[in-house]
Order: sequence, then structure tokens, then C-alpha cells
Amino acid sequence: MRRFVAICGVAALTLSASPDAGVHAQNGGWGDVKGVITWGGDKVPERQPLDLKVNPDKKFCEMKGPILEETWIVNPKNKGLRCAFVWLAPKDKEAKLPIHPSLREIKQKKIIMDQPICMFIPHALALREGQSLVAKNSAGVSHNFKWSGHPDVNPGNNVLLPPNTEKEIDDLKADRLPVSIECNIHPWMRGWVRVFNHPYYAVTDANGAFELKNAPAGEWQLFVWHGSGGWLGGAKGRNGQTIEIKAGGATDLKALPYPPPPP
Ligand SMILES: [Cu+2]
Repeated sequence: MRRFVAICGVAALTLSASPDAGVHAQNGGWGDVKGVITWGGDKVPERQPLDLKVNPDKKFCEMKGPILEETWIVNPKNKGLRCAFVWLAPKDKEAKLPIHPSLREIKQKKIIMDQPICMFIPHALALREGQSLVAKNSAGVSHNFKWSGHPDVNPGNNVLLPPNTEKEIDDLKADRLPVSIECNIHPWMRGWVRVFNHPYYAVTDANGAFELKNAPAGEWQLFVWHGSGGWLGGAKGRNGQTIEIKAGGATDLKALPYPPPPP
């Protein structure tokens, strides 16, 4: 039986490749960068079961147990925060990130967001412009898939997905604003999509960890954004934080704590 283990997903898992020596010399090299986004508060939030109230699909949706809310998904063992988006950008907003030769071509064309148990899986999904988002419904009940981002860039739409159907969305554009995903039949369902015009992005895993491979060496801005808390660093976080990526090695940013929202 297929199990849905990935809560947060990254579309491009083809990030590892051997460095190209020629381009190294030309561009200043490439390196990997990794870190862990952590819950910055003392008490780790526990995911609470949702009250589905009188929804007609309640029985189906809770078939495998209660649905847990997804506001903050924190690993109690290491305080790692899941489902945070992490990405690089140049300081100069007009500039473009150099892209390692092995990552220039988009190898995986379709990225799936499914709704098997009345939650979007993955809850947070990053993809690269040129990839299609496949909104899938593998459940035994109907869902709808409503997506909306910046009105001029990713205006979105709303489609009904009867059981075992899907809709391919192939026109998503890279943008600084996220694309919000909702299902109006099950109002607790919420998902997030971010679209990039380069391959240097990640969604933190169950340990809060992220890794960007074969990134351009040098100083870049690192951005961290979470669907419930917004930018890491508050309003200032919109501009990211400067990091330096070492050529030919791994840069470990270690723990980047995400302060909890005020009570
Ligand atoms: Cu639904």
C-alpha cells in the first residue's frame, strides 16, 4: 500500500551532481549549503486534532484517525520546524543566480499535490517555473482545488475534483508571493506553494532540515518563510539574511531559530 509520508515536499530532488570544473573557474565555484530551521520558543507546540463539525465527509476524512492541524509542525526531539520554505536570491533584485550546469534543465516536469485524507499532501510544496503542479484527488470524496497568488502573476482558479481525478496547472510563475491552496468543501484544508525561477530552494523536512546542493559560491541572500508565521526575522526578513557559500565544500548554517508568534 502506498503511504503518504511526505508532509512537505520539494519538487526538484535532482540537486546533486558532480561539479563542472570549467564553470567553477569561470563563476567562482559551487558549494552546498545546509541548515535546520528550529522552533525558537521554549515549549514545543503539539498538533491538535481538528473538529470537523458537521461536515458530510467527516466519516471518510477521519477514517485513519483524527486530522491534526498544521499550523506548526515541530519535531519535539530537536525542535525542527517542518514545512518552512528556504531559498537563495541575489542581493540585487534585478540580478539572477548562476545555475550549475547539471541543474539548468528541468528533469521532473510534473509535481503532485494530493488530497487523499482531506489534507493537502504535501502541505507545503516548492516548485520551479516550468514544472506543472498536478492537483490530484485520490480520495473517495470530492474536493475542490482553489489556488491563488499575486493577482497579476498567479491569479489562480478553482476547480472541482471528483474522486480519482486531477488537474494539471502548467502556468505558475516564479514570484515572491506564495500561492495559497484551499478546498472549500473541507474548510480546514490549507496548503502552500512557492514557485522559483532557479533550483536553489527547499522545504524543511521532519527534522526542520534543508540542503541546497551545487549552489553558486559567494554571498547571497537566504530567505526563510513559513505559512503560519511569515518571514523569519519579521518584516526585516523580507530582505533575507546574507550568507556566504564556500566553493567546493559544505556550508553549514546550523540552527536558524524561528521565533514563535506572540501569545
Ligand atoms: Cu477537500
